[in-house]
Amino acid sequence: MTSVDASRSASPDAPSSRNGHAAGTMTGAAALAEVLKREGVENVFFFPASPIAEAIAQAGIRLILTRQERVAGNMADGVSRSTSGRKIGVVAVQELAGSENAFPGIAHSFTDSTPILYLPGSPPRGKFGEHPTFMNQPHYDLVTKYSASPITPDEVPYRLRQAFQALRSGRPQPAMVDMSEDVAEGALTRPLDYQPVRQVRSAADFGAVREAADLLLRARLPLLWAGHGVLYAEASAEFQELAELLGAPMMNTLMGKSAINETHPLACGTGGHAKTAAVMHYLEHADLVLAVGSSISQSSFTPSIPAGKMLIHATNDPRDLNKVHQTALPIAADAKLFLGQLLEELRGRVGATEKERRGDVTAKIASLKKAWRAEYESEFADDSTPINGYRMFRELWGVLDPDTTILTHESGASRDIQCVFYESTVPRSYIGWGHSTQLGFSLGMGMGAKLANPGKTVVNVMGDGAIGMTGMDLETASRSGIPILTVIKHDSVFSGYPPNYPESDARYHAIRQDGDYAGVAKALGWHSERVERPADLRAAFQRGLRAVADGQPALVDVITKETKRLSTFGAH
Ligand SMILES: Cc1ncc(C[n+]2csc(CCOP(=O)(O)OP(=O)(O)O)c2C)c(N)n1
Ligand SMILES: [Mg+2]
Repeated sequence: MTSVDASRSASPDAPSSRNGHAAGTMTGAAALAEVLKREGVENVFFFPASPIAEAIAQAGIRLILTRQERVAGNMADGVSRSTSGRKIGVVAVQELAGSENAFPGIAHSFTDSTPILYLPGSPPRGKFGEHPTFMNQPHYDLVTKYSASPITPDEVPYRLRQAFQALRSGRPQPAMVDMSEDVAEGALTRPLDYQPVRQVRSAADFGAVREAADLLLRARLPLLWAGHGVLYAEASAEFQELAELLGAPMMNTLMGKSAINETHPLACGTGGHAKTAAVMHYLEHADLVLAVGSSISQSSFTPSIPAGKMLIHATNDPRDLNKVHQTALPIAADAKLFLGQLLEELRGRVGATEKERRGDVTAKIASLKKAWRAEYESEFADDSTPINGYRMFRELWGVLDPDTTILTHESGASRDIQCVFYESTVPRSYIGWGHSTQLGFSLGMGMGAKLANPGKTVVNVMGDGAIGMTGMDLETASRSGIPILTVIKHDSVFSGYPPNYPESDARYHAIRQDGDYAGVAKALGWHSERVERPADLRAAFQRGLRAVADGQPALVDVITKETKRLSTFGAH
């Protein structure tokens, strides 16, 4: 069963002036630019040379130059991810060096399942396969769900149609269409005929939905697990309704953070590398887990489901079914359509048991939350210097409006503190990322999110290791007028690493680094401040937010002590 959501497609009207090109006069690059326009693309993140850049600029699509290809990919990711694929982020780079250097960005979008369009240049056909020429397809086939190397200009729109269909169907992941100069500059022999591609969603097998309802009603204590797919499907309301109907606890994964309202009385919060006490409790005590829109991968950023639980797993990619855990009921479906079917099946069948359970679960979650937060209160209230990272977060969160902010973390302690202690409210108000978690990702991703959501306040928190990876792209934000607030948790160490690297540390300081990040930011056109005392944090964050509201990106460099304690319940 398949349905089409036309609202997810770019507007099919308003073709640009190039629509009138006669056959034989439109180049491959111009056709590509026209297709991007019809697909609603507003920005192309880019590093030259590129055989398609001029045509894109001529079509009036904004080219945003980054300082390295990886960040161009990360910005494209931010556009797609923050809009759940309603806008598609696009990245264009040159062949060979550019395509080699873009790999980490595309790979990260692949492992995190973000639908971006990658448009690298291609070596001329005469060099195809000549050792050691870097060929796009064999390398990028591994990190895209679709890839093509058009041979003729006529192939360009047809390959792009396939790419956009892949981007708007099933599991969201990158697609690639590369282009050599001869294809970019050659002329189409036919007039361009291109309609924007619609999103495709599939609902679940009716028998499986009925079985899922029966199992849920028979379960003693079901736990509802929301993955990233609940966000992509925009199914948060349905997910919450299901929890309320069943009186069941609900949680989200790291990438699914903000799929549930974490302030809801049935919300346990997030389970990633760090976990809340309520997530730990219900993972242990539930007899059934219903996971929706999740890959349930084996990763240090996904909690493992203890043995002996019955698992119902609904996801739009059957490759994830029965991947790690024995699955009683595997279901391949879009999260929103499946949840709608399940609610229909369950309404009218629930009664006193579910109502009573709702009271018990609500009370238990409240008491677990209270005790667990109390355990960390000494960290959050710490007045000492260097500043405790937890204290830094308390002051930062205190100046943010959760409903109008897009907050995100970095690989490292900023992820593991925020993902559990910050309670996100509306979908995409927090972007939890990281199947593999590349340090430095949040800067470009945050910039892309800001471009796609200009009315939101975008805040990314980076460790000092993270800013070292992508810091020169601070200049991209100031040059391009992308005002985000970046907070540096500056402890001059990879926190948590020293116990595992005693010789590396003692002999070579190989897990420590330092720098004047406020100074760097200032030199690159940002409002910037360095803060060393807890009492100065709040005002510095407020000044940063004011600069952002006035259109200037702002960085607050907070000198902290190493973070040694995380809510990981013993996981390393
Ligand atoms: C590209 C990349 N290389 C290596 C890692 C492994 N890694 C994860 S966290 C981390 C340390 C982060 O240190 P920092 O940015 O200072 O943050 P902190 O945890 O100290 O706040 C490292 C090296 C990674 N995530 N990404
Ligand atoms: Mg650090």
